[in-house]
Amino acid sequence: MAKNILEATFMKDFIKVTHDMWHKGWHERNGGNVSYRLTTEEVDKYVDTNSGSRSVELFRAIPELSCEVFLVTSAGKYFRNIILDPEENLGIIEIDEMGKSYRIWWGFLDNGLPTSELPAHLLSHASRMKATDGQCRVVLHSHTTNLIALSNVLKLDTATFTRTLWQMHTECIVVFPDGIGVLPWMMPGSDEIGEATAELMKTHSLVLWPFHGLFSTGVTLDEAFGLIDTAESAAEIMVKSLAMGGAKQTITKSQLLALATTFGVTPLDGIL
Ligand code: 2HA
Ligand code: ZN
Repeated sequence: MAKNILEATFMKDFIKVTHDMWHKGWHERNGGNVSYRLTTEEVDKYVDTNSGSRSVELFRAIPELSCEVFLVTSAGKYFRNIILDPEENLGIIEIDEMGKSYRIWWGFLDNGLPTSELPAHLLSHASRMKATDGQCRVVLHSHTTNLIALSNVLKLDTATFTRTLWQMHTECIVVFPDGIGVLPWMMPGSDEIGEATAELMKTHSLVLWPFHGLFSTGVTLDEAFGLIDTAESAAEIMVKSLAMGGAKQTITKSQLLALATTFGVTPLDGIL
C-alpha cells in the first residue's frame, strides 16, 4: 500500500512555498505557476508509477528531459487553494523516454492539466540543468508587482534592469551575480516565449517578462523563492525611491566591484 503523499517532504515543502508566495501578493487569481523536478526514488513510495492514468503529447520533443518527473501546479487554479486541496491544484507528471509526451502519475483531479506555462517551465529546466551540472530542480513564475511596475518605467533590457537592481540593495549582486535577463513582451503560454525564456536561462537564473512577471530558478524551493524575493524587494526599493522624487545617490560601481571581490562572485559581463 502506497504511503500518503501529503506526508512526503517534497509535497510539504511545495505546499509551504506556494502558500508563502500567495501571501507575498504575487499570485492574484490563477496567476503564477511552479514546477519541481523530483527523483523517481522520492516519488515511487507514494504513487503507483505503473498506473499513469493519462498520457499527453508535448508541444515538441525535449529529449534532455527523458524520464524526468515533475510536481507542477494545475492550469487555471489558484495558489491560495493549493493548501486546501493539493490533489486538484497540483499534479505529478513523468516525461517519456523520448521526451515527447508525459504521463500523469498523480493529481490534476477532474481532468485538470499542468500549467499553461508548461513550455517555459520544461524548456527552462532543460537550460538550467545544463547550466548547473544537473543541480537545478525548481522553476517558479510569479506576478511580482514591483518588477512589473518597473517594466513601465525602465528601459527594457538586461543591462538596465540588472544594474538598477544591483544598485538598490547591497545583497543583490551577491545573490544574483548572473543578473536578470529581460525579454521583449511576448504572448504568455506560447511555445515562443518558452523557447526565448530558456535561451536567457542559459546565462541567467532570473528572467523578466515585462508587464507580466518573473521566472526564477534554483537547486531548492528555498533558493528559487529567495531569489524572487530578493529581486522583488530591490524593485520595491526602486519604486519607493522613484515615488520620493528619484534616487539622489546609489551604491557606486567601485562598491559593487568590491562586494563581488569580497563575496567571491563574478558579476555578469557588460553591466558595470
Ligand atoms: O498561470 O501566470 O502566465 C497563469 C499565469 C500565466
Ligand atoms: Zn503569469
